[in-house]
Order: sequence, then C-alpha cells, then structure tokens
Amino acid sequence: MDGAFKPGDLPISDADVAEYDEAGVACVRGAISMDWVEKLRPAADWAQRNPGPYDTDLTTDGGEFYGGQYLWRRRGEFREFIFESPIAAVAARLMGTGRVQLFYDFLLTKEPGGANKTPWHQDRLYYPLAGDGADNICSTWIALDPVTIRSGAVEYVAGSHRWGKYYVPESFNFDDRFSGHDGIEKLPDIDGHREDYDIRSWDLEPGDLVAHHVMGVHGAPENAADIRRRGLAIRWIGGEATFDPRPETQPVLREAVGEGPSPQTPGAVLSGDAYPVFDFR
Ligand SMILES: O=C(O)CCC(=O)C(=O)O
Repeated sequence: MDGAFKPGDLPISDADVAEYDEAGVACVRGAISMDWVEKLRPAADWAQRNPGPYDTDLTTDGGEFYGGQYLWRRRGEFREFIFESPIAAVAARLMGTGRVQLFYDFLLTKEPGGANKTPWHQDRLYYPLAGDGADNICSTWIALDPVTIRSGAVEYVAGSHRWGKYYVPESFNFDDRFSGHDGIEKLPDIDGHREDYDIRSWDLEPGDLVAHHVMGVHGAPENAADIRRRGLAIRWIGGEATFDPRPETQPVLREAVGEGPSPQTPGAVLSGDAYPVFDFR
C-alpha cells in the first residue's frame, strides 16, 4: 500500500535518525496524537479482558503483566491505527528506508503492584524469521500512559545492536523454556555490571514512543508506581524476511489468531495480507 504520510510530516529530526542508527534506540516525543492514544486505550483494556488464544500472561509475581499479540486482527482500533496513523512512516523514517512491512503488534500492560520485571533480552531469536529483514526489525513502543522508571519504563543498552551476537531468548516468565539452545550465548549479567553499559531509558508522556532495533538488548523493572503502564509495541521489518520456524519461536499470525494454518511455508518470503507492506517511496 502507499503510505499516506511523508517523512516531512513527522516530528522526527535527522538527529533522531542518527541516534537510532548509532545507539539502536531513540525516543520520539509526541509521535502519536492524543486522539489516537484515547482511541487505543479502551481497545487495549478490552483486549486484556478478552484475551486471544495466543495472548500471554506474563505475570510472575503478583500484580498483572498482560501481553497481547496480533491485536490488529482482533480489534478495529488497532487495525485503524496501523493503517491510518503515521506509525508505519515513523518506523520507516527512523530505519532510513522507504518501505517497511508489518510483522506484528504486542501490547504490554504492567499493572501496579507485584514484582513483574521484564528480563534483559534481545528480540531476534524469538522470531521465526531469517534473511536480512530478520536482522533489521524496528520496534516502536508507544506509551499509552505516562511512564517513569518507577512504573516500568523499558531500559535499553545503547550500542548493543552492534555487538554482532545472537543471544538465547529469555522467558518473560523466568522459566527455562529456552534452555535448549545449545551453542548460543547467554546474555551477560547486565544488572550485575550496570556501570559497564550505556543504559538509556526515558520518562514518557502518552503518545511518546521509543524505537529499538531487533538486535538491541533491553529489559524493564517492575511497576512499583500507583499508575498503570500500557505500552503498544509494533514490529516493522525493513528488508526481506523469510519464514524460519524453529523450536520455541513464537507462532505466526494466522495460527496465532485462529485463522487456520499459516500460508507461509518455511523458506518463503513473508507476504500476503497478514504482513502488509507500507511503501513511502
Ligand atoms: O514493555 C516491556 O516491559 C518490554 C518490552 C519489550 O521487551 C519489547 O518491546 O521488545
């Protein structure tokens, strides 16, 4: 589809683009209007109350940590947001490309209370993807609430997208489901050596977003504040990705929302209405 938004329409500077490139993470203030935020909030709460078959309860210790995926297939507001808001153009501009492909959306709601940390992790090996596009995915995490480090703002290790390593995925439930990845390195102990890393995090207002690179290492503290922390992360592919299901990779869209088996055969380029392309060229 042709993207309706052009780079010049966006509140993104060349410095933001350079920061995303160099640090693998960048914050864009006011990227999304409050009209969209107010439209998405009740839809986010509906999704949490009516979980789909592949949504995940990420709660480990009291409170609630809800993970909702593929919401754009279940609820019109998310679909409209993806197709009618500037979000695809924001991702394309930060990635320095004229074409992005939607991979999936992921709502991460951390309710106050409990001790639900997000482990430090790298996203790459959760995904059943291969090809240059698999190593060039941008995630746009949009704040639906005011977010502070106390309410669970995500932290990012700047520059880690250039470490040139794939790391074993970490289970958000802190179980050992990914322990079978022989020969793939585990992440270093970031929390034990925080002073050795350039850790970045931003207090966010609703409508601000943080974009991070698929190879970048990130994690988040628990929500120790008295307000909710809703973040809508949308993943954008910036190249050609092929379907590469491996043990423990997350399910792809058609299976995930009960639309039947995936039409994607291993090795095939991701395509079709489940993975729409946005072309701004
Ligand atoms: O929202 C969080 O706590 C974690 C977000 C995250 O890991 C991601 O968007 O990849």
